[in-house]
Amino acid sequence: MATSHIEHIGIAVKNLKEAIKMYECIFGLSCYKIEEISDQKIRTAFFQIGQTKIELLESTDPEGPVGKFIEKNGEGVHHIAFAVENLADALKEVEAKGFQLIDKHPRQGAEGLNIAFLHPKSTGGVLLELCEDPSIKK
Ligand code: CMX
Repeated sequence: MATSHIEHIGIAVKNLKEAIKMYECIFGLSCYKIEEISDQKIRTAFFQIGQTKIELLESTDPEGPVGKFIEKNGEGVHHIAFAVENLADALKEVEAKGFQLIDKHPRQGAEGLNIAFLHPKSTGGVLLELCEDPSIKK
């Protein structure tokens, strides 16, 4: 499976407003969007850096994936998303290679993109996301 770039890095934060201020202060970046994804129980903020985004993740429910992550680990890097051209094909390929999928089929994530996660238990403790990037379609 080919990946063209890191689509985004997800960072779990306790307070979205404070975290946005910090990234704006350090790098002079501007947050271009805040989006709530209710089925994931998160509120996200985005920064663009070249082809890659930073996605800040604030939990809206302590029982959600980010709430549970912060409770256990505190704030920090939560996942890394790799851009792929065809997500359905990529999922079939990684499953055939023996990696455990969290999402067997593409689903809609932030910014309307098709995404799927691989289970960190089968990928060395790192939560990996595959993200279909329409801009790399040939
Ligand atoms: N990175 C690495 N390991 C993680 C992890 C993460 N982000 N989140 C959970 N884990 C580990 C836990 O540490 C735990 O490990 P141990 O068994 O060694 O203690 C194990 O996974 C189970 O964790 P849990 O807290 O009991 O949580 P669940 O099993 O209920 O869920 C997971 C874990 C990864 C399946 C779930 O968090 C998930 O489905 N994640 C994908 C969706 C997601 O993260 N959504 C938020 C972002 C959405 C977006 O950006 O669009």
